[in-house]
Amino acid sequence: PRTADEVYEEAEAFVRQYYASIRREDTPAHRARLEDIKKELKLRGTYQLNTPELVFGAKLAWRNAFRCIGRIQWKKLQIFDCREVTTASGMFEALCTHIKYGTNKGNIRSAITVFPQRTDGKHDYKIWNPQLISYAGYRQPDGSVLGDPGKVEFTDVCLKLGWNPKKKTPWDVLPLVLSADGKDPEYFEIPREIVMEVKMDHPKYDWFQDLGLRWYALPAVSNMRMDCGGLEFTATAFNGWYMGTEIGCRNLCDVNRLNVLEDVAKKMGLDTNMSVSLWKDKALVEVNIAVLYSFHRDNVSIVDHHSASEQFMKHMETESKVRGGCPSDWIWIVPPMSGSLTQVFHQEMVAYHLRPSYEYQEPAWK
Ligand code: HEM
Ligand code: NRG
Repeated sequence: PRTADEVYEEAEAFVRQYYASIRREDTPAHRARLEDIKKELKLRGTYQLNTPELVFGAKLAWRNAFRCIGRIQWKKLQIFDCREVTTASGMFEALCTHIKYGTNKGNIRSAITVFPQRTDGKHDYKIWNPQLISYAGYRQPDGSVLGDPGKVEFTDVCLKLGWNPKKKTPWDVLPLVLSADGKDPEYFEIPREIVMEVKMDHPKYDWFQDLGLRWYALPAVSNMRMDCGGLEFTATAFNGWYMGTEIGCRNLCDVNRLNVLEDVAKKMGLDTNMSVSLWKDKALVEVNIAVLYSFHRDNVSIVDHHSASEQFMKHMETESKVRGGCPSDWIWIVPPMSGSLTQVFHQEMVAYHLRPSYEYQEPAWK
């Protein structure tokens, strides 16, 4: 945990940004707020943000997320202030509300839920899942994986806690594993009816749906720490909507994920023996077409990588005008396919760290 002095220094910088945003910098109100914080820190060793500050901080942390290509949206974020929650079941209820709000029957809305901040580091609130919604990956006796190989480690955690899926399928939604106030974690099954999924088919290839591929509608990152005003929010979950390549390239085609490329290429009748036929590239495009087509068919929000890139270029331009720059991590911003066809590929970027921010943290089970 941080010392009161360290917290105050960060608080000062944050409160300055907040008052600047409401055009009240260096006013009596601004100075009074700093005095309040100083007193509260002296008295209790920590302090509370008020709700407008928290709302501002969560949006600004997104604006500062240098790996996010979706930041043109940063002002449009619903904040669920759940700092009053004290139990794991209270967290579960709040996260179900979040999932329903964010999903909105496919018309996805960006949102974040924030649980109580760290105090002495021994009473942390944690969401153990890397994402609110994800598919289990079961290690099989023969060494293969049923489901998502990217989730084997977390699935093991769930199983060890006693989670017991009735019959194992490749598309089992993992339970929420939550701990409140430094206590032992509890797991909660997410009601199936609030988990929206999209079944993949292809506009031209009838055989595509026989692959039985699907993905969930809501990408909701739940393992990052929000660092705001010197305070550490160890349990937060935020969502926007998917960019097609996250599913079409990485989740379905990475070799250490579902790895469907070879199956698709064979069905397409491509010669998978020679790389110069570019069979991987051809199959990858078709998988990505299927993802975008299927989401559109079901009216679920998704953005293709060309539009996302175009929107991000516009965002960068605005940011350099109004803010003097836009921290960006080229390696993450450039989409995993057709990189040089998108404008962001040709754009120079500068990666630097601003606070408030979303940060990685140690997995709760380590
Ligand atoms: C990363 C798109 C909303 C914060 C990313 C990535 C994409 C993306 C494609 C890279 C992910 C990866 O490669 O695994 C979008 C889109 C959004 C959106 C299309 C639609 C609104 C949000 C929201 C927040 C956010 C609402 C937070 C309030 C972040 C952060 C990362 C990220 C912190 C980096 C994650 C990491 O380092 O693992 N985003 N995003 N994004 N996004 Fe967004
Ligand atoms: N690549 C991950 C999701 C990471 C975050 N992506 C977003 N975030 N679009 C995956 O599940 O494929 N968001 O908040 O919208």
